[in-house]
Amino acid sequence: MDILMSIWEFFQNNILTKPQFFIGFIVFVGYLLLGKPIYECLAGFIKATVGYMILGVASGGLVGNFRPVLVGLKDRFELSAAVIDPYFGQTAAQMSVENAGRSFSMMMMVLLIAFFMNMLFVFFRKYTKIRTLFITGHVMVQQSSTALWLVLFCFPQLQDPQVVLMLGVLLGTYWSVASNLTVEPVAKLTEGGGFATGHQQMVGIFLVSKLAKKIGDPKNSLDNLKLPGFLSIFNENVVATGVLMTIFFGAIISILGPDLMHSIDKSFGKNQNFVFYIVEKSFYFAVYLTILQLGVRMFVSELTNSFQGISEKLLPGSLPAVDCAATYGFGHPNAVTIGFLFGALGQFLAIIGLIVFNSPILIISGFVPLFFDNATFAVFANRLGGIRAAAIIPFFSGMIQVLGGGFAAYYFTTGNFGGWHGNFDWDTLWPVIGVIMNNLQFVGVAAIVVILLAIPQIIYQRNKDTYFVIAEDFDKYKEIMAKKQGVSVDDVVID
Ligand code: ASC
Repeated sequence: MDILMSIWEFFQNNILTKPQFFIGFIVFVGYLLLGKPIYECLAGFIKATVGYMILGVASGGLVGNFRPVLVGLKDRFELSAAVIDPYFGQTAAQMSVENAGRSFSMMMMVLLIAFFMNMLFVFFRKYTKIRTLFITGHVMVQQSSTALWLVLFCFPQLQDPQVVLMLGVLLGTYWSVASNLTVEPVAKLTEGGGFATGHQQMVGIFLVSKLAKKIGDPKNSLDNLKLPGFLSIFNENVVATGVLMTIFFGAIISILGPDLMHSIDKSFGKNQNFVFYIVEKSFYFAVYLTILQLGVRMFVSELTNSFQGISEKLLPGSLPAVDCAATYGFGHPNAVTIGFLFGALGQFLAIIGLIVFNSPILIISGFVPLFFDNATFAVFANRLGGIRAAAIIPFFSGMIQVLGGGFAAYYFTTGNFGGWHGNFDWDTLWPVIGVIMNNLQFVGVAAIVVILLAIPQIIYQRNKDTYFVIAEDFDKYKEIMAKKQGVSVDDVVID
């Protein structure tokens, strides 16, 4: 038993919560199953792991670059407010759990049970219709933390083992069902990229894939945008990001002023000119976005090739669900920046609304939801509904993030500890789950699990012939669709 426990612990500490190695090993096993020589499996492992670590450097850089600005806004306006961000949310959830006199170590058990449930659902995909395994470890930790507090908030009387079991099932069901919802949108965006999204805005991606077509026209997408005259420099992603971010950062940092920035941002050198500081900070945005794309390209291409081994030999019609940033290389690079800026506009307007209407809780934007949710939405929206959708959807998403996050931080009281998870699904679906649990107790939990599990069944019933094919073989999917539309494969419309 002891040995089993230590094996689990080793797995948990070194692989399960370290997505770079998790993905690396999946690539390794995938290539083994494809019968590749061992040195090629090893090369794949290294490329995928390093690619993922590059992605980590880039997203860490983006977060670190922007955080002082948000802290500055908070200080400058003397706001005492909850930050909507998964890192702040995780800390606030942990403090809430411990403040209630409960042990936070349950979180890791919840994660393991939820992951195991997800594996089980994929294994029995013939019946469950679940095609995706959620493997984004750091996000799994954050979500387990917040969800643990939600359950303790709604069921304070429940004993630890019951909490762990019930939440493991609930969260495992969410991971399975929500990541499964992204299969079609991601496959269509990436033309059969061989992965789905396992992140914090999966329900959001599904909604965007349904709404974007109604909001705009894909003919007017960023890809088709021909800017005239000097504006043509904006077609270049680095230039567009550099200019837009300089305006954006410039406006905010000028309001904050050099003195405040000196006190909160160590990277602002004593002798550095204020304007150059702003420009440097803004350009870093373009730097990290470029790095991010590089890392994503590396690990995604390995994952795509190697996972064929797993889906051919072990789990036909199944996909790994990975970080949302994996989709960025498949959209127009400027979509990411546009999503971020319009998301920020929506968030800032909603925050002003909270102040004006004297809300009992105030919210500060956190970078992770602001950037990663809205950039992701814009990538999908641009493909289906052009620039219009890529701007309008993140704008409303930004508002929803602040209002939903504000409600959650207040209702579930984590605002007292300075934060709330703040990503899209945690500002929409999860507050609803929490309120239902709080009011209907066990009946509520059972109802949520049943409703969630019914979703893949409904989608399957509607697309029986393509449901597993789209995950397994995108070319074959296109052939089926072409036949249905009565056109050749080259003219098939995939939306
Ligand atoms: C998150 C989180 C991050 C980022 C990163 C995006 O939810 O915790 O660090 O998004 O995963 O690539």
